[in-house]
Amino acid sequence: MAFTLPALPYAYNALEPHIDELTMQIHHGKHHQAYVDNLNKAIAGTPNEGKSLEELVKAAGSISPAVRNNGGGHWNHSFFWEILGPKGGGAPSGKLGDAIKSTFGSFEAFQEKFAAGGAGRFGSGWVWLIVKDGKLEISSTPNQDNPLMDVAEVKGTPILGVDVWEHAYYLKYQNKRPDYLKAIWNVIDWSKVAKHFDAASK
Ligand code: MN3
Repeated sequence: MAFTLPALPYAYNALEPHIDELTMQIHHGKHHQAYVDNLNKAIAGTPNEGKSLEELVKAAGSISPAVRNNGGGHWNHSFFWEILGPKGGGAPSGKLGDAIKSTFGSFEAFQEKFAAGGAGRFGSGWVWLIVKDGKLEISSTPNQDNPLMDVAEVKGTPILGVDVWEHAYYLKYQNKRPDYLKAIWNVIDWSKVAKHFDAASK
């Protein structure tokens, strides 16, 4: 069965003014759609056809670059849309809030370190908050790689991820990636991140 583009769980303009409507339309409708289409093309008629997206992503080191890049692109964006939302913002509470405080000192210190991880990624990629060996850690990956991949420098289970490709912010923020990384906190849905944290901590 071919992969399909998941519907955005909110309207294209729902993240305004932090993430603008046109960026969301192009990002979801064109970029993510292209990853899905190119992934389907790359696996058609090969032994990878029929495998789950997770299976493909975890085997990134032994699959073709087209499957790695487009499979990663499909996984990463599906995850990203889901942890954003119009009711986002604020700070996490409960177990996740406590874990962030005990790992990074404070929520603000975490935000600073996360933003630095995103700003410091040269070229295109992602910045992540992951659970690794039961502990929180910030990491970043190039291109459409992610921490689930066998090739990742730092492997773990992503609970939060932010796209730092220019296509994620250029229309509104141009070259100012740090401004985008500041604005994104307003649309992070911590209830979703907490669910990922609970699942990853079991
Ligand atoms: Mn993107």
